Amino acid sequence: MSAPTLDRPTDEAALQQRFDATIAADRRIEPRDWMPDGYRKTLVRQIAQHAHSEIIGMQPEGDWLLAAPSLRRKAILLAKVQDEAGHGMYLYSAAETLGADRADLTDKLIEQKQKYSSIFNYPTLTYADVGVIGWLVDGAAICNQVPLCRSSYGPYARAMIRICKEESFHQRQGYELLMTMMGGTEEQRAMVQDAVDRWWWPSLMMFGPPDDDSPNSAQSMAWGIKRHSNDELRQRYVDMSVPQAQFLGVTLPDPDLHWDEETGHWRFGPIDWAEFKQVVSGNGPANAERIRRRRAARDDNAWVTEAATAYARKHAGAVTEGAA
Ligand code: BYC
Repeated sequence: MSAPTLDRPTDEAALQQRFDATIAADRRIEPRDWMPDGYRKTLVRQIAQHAHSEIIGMQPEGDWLLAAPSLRRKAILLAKVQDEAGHGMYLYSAAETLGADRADLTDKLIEQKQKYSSIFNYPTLTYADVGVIGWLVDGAAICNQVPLCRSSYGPYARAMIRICKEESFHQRQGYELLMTMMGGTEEQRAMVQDAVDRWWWPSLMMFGPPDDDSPNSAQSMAWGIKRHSNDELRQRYVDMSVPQAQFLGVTLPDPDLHWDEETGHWRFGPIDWAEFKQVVSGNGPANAERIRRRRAARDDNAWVTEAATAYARKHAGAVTEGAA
């Protein structure tokens, strides 16, 4: 009996056609599938930037692990920071399905050839910052990432499902912490307001530059990697956050913030894009410190990586010999 003929196009045009049809039908592209170089590069860029954000994002909150005010708060914060490490691992794994190498991506982060989210270049000055990061930063992350669960690249979309579930828990723990502080002393309420004043505008910047200054959006949306534009998601986030701020009893630091009856949206004032550019190009308040610590973690722990790699190699050799 002859082998069945595989329906596998070999020429580039047919491969491109099949890729386009998969995207048009809103099905997933998987690692084994052919994909255009630009699609692969865009995914590696975005997924690496996302993974780096999770790992660098452990630092600002990690700074409060030893100073958390109770055992309960310490256990919650420890669990959250560990979750962020897990998110980084899922995302680096997703990038590896595209042919990227995790060690190489880490080197590119440290050499500042790849970015991570601007938000993590601000310091956590008081314990209220931990609550505000949970509420506002994880809130922004959820807003941005829920649509990524439908991203056209299968491994990225699947990683996002679990990440989003955990981010929801992170947001709730932040909000609960802030509700507790708002029910406390005058000084605690002032700490919360001060943290909100410092984190509100940077959290709006997390969504990226405005649509008319976002070079990657149009192509990423055509490929189904991104599902909404930066400005659409930013507006969704503001609409979601204003009632939460009102319930919490804090004031968002924007004198132009107002309800627009006609559009049914909260309108907000101008964002300081000059500050965003400064932070993204390495000149934010904590950029140098974040990179210094990531570099030290890589270098100080190189022996662990070497030992684990040698062990894995030896184990793989033993398995191959056994099979022979
Ligand atoms: N910060 O054309 P655009 C978390 C860059 S971690 C820095 O709009 P794109 C958490 C952009 O990369 C969550 N850079 O780009 C962790 C591009 O530069 P390159 C992190 C930014 O990709 C621990 C250039 O600006 N979330 O939740 O279409 C504790 C032009 O922008 C930023 C993600 O990473 C920024 N804010 O859209 C707590 C989400 N914005 O790469 C919480 C996944 C833009 O060409 N990423 N740039 O050199 C995305 O959804 C998209 O990449 C973005 C940008 C919406 C961020």
